[in-house]
Amino acid sequence: MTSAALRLVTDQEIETFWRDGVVCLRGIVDPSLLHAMVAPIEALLDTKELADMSAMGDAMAASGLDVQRGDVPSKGRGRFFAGVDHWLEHAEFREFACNSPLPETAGRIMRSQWVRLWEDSVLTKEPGTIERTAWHQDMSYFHVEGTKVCTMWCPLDSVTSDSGAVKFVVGSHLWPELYQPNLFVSSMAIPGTTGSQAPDIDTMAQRGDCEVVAFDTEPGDVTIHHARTVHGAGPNTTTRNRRAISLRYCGDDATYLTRPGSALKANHHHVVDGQPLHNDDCPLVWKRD
Ligand SMILES: O=C(O)CCC(=O)C(=O)O
Repeated sequence: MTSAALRLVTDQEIETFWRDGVVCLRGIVDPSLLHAMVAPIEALLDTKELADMSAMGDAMAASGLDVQRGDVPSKGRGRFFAGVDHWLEHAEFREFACNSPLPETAGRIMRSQWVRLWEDSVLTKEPGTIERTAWHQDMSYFHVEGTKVCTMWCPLDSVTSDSGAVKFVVGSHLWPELYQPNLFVSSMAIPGTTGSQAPDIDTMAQRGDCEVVAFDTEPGDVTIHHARTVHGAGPNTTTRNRRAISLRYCGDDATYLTRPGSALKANHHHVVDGQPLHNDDCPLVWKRD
């Protein structure tokens, strides 16, 4: 796999990340790196290793629960699939998360001395997917605390707002609150978790009480957001696929913190609150020279 990014991150990009909680790194990796992940993602879909979030949304809606979705398109409905920790079982995903230029890029953006992998996620919205991704902060799902924790969202397709580009609330990584994690296709909080209910970002944005940004991206562009940045995504109303891999990385001040209500990962055997992340759970994927 390519070992170097196409370019170094700039000081301005680093400053934007820390000021806004998100920055879009244009043309940071070779698009061939992303094109090479299309077949492994299609294989996950074939082997049914990804959760059908649309089916989950349907089941929730049938029970009368609030599900965030748009109108069913006349050309047929697509499905939202999501999965996590593919790096553990599949060499292509391990290479992508651990041995690509992405860990170094994350480390430089986070101003970290080293980077550990927390998890990878696959998030695909087929053409005509009606489910939105509810507003959330990634940190609420992680048994981790620290200022240097981030997600890199790496699109495999041309992505626009109408195909489900991720939307970010500018500066929300500095908000004091960590909100309860939700069920992703619904703003309903996961039972048993702690924190307050995330605010209604759409209403806040309409009133001008917060600023929301989204980026049209091509394969090779990567958005990187802080784990406390509030973000979500719309439906895919286009005829294009919207496939992405998210990589969640931790930097040098990250320590374990168990958060009530969310299960620990089965591969994490060394979770001790307040202690640094253990190499067996969260492999070291980059170190500054
Ligand atoms: O791809 C999406 O719809 C949501 C992505 C997201 O929330 C994430 O990667 O943290």
